[in-house]
Amino acid sequence: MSGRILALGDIHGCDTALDTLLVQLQLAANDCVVLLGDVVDRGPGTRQVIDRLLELQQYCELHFVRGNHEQMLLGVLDGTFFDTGWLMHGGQEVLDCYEGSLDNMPAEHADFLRSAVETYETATEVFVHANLEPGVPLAEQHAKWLRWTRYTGQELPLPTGQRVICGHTPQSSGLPARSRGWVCIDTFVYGTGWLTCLDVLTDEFFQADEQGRYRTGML
Ligand SMILES: [Mn+2]
Repeated sequence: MSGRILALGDIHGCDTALDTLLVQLQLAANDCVVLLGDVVDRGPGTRQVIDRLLELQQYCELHFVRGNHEQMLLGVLDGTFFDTGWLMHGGQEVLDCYEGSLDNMPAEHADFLRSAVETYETATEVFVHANLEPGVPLAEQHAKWLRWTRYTGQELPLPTGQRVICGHTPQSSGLPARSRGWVCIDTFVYGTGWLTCLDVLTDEFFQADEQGRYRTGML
């Protein structure tokens, strides 16, 4: 029997919210978890978040879509992105949890960040960090659209009929945003909001925050 397909919005180093959610979700080996990216930066616990995701990879199917924050952090690791730009976007908190230097980041953490993919799709859904350029096939989408372009709610449905599940654009309401053919589940956990996990087969969502609170809802 196949399990759930669970999309997880931008975690941004919020390990308490992630752990609260995982306790409630009771993941099984046949569940498939799709990370929408931006697991790092801003929150206090990037290191703990990556440790937890590495564990998760051991007992269920995990797909990790790359966010702009993974792109920036990898750029800093590889020397192709300005440290100052990254530090202004929540990088300082990452340094703090690796004793002040990325030199202390375990190799398996860097390897995990490098393992992220551009997009993931099923017959019925496309999972992407930020947005898609209209009319461009999935395999030809550019980083600027995939990882940086904000969701406005005015996007057109895909011609394939697949629903797009995205993150990146924080919803200050704390609730997922829906428009025709699109759902955005970045619900601002690093600010005053929630971390959202959406069961795409039932449209039920599960949320936790950094105070350890938990709630559920339907799209
Ligand atoms: Mn983002």
